[in-house]
Amino acid sequence: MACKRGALIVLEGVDKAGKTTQCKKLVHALQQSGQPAEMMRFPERTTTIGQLISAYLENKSDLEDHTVHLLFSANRWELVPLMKKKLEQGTTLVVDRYAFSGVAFTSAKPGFCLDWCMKPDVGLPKPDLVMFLQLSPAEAALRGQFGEERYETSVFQRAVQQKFEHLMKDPSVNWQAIDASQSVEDVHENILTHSLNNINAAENLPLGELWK
Ligand code: Z5A
Repeated sequence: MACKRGALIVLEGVDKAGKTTQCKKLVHALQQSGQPAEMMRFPERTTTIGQLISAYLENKSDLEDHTVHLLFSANRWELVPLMKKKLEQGTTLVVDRYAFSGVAFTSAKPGFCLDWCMKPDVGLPKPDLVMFLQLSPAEAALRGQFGEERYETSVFQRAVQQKFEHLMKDPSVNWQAIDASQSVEDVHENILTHSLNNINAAENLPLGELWK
């Protein structure tokens, strides 16, 4: 009998919502329970495309806005063969940011519409679950100053948050809002419960295509 596929689980959220912290904890908890699981993140800065994106985010280079949007998308597409292979082998992938960040960040810039921003990511592997870590700007501010990277300003982050809220109205995606203001452990328990439910459900379902 073919092995059951792994689930594609994505964590999204505004700056400092705790995405990386929670991705790591989720992968650890799944592995401890005997469930094959690995973490991925976007942008994946180690590839040639990822290095261009990283230099842009660190303000070491400038790229035209459409160009960098397409590079973020290309950075996801170049990892698709690996993602599909791992999912088919039964490994659950826990992904730190995905196409939703791509759309929310670019469409928060002047002159961009959601529709154009979504197009390059149409057909990517569709997540079985997207958890959006909700945190108010005031609570995020308590977790420290913004860093030095591009996009790390409160005005831009508020615009991004509004774009995420719009994307979350799309019923074709399995969104789950998570209260990220709780303690790390409480947020983790919530995320683990939702993940386990979806891992079981995904086993018997074909992998979908995003926004198709
Ligand atoms: N971007 C884009 O434009 N287009 C795209 O297609 C994609 C991304 C994929 C790089 O992101 C930038 O790329 C990002 C979006 C854009 N720009 N911004 N802003 P990144 O993933 O490399 O880096 P980041 O997303 O900026 O990380 P982050 O948002 O700042 O952090 P986080 O992962 O959400 O949080 P964390 O690192 O787990 O935690 C932050 C701090 O809070 C840390 O000190 C923790 O210890 C603390 N923390 C975490 N959880 C808690 C709780 N529950 N209570 C108290 N303190 C906590």
